Amino acid sequence: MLVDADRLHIAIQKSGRLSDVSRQLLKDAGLRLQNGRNALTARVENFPADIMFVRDDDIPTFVADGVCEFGIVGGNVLEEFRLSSSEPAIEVVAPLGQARCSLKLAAPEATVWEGSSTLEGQRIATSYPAIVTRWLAEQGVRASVVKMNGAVELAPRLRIAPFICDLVSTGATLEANGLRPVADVFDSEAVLVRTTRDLSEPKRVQGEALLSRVEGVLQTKD
Ligand code: PRT
Ligand code: ZN
Repeated sequence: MLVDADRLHIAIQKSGRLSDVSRQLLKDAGLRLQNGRNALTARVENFPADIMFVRDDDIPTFVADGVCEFGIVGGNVLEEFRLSSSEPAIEVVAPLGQARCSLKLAAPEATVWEGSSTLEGQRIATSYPAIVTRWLAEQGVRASVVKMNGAVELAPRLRIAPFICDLVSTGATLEANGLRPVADVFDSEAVLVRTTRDLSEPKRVQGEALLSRVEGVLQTKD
């Protein structure tokens, strides 16, 4: 399918923890998608928009570049992008109250924790180096941040780092790996984002219409 320049483009996660949340929100907003689950794009039958199914990590880039005017992404991924980008042309238009989780510092059960100064001179493994680096600066602590793209909870056992900072919802994964949370670094939820780049007049109007539909959905859920 060719991408149509006159239609809005909305980036959502193809598969993962945000994909059902995102599809449900679009559905509740009255948008009917064509195409099945395996397509990379879907046309909305009854609204001038196309949906792009992508990796969640790519969503802030697409929206900031203006490739997609809207997107749905975790606040954690958005914040990491903002902190790592020189001109993040992206803004949150609606927090969605879904997919809530926290980036938490954690350490093996036996670790003695005496507040953030315990981290001085230590190593911390994380997939969110920019958020962790900012938090360390706020705490006035010097520590090295080691970027891992996955399986962060294995870092202490593999002796990559004695501390980790990873997303937690129930805490079961930390517990299963003999780790315990010691500090909250960042609280996250899914957010609807919009490009701050200038839009053509038809797209601006369509964007306002999309936003008021989403706001209507969110009000009924308050
Ligand atoms: O393939 P793609 O790159 O698109 O997806 P992904 O694998 O990078 O992301 P995905 O689908 O795992 O998560 C997408 C977003 O969901 C995250 O960026 C968060 O905003 C949000 N979210 C909410 C979570 C969790 N809850 C969560 N629990 N993301 C990850 N987790 C992990 C957690 O780190 C642990 O490993 O899920 C596991 C279970 O957590 P516990 O605490 O319940 O055991
Ligand atoms: Zn991802």
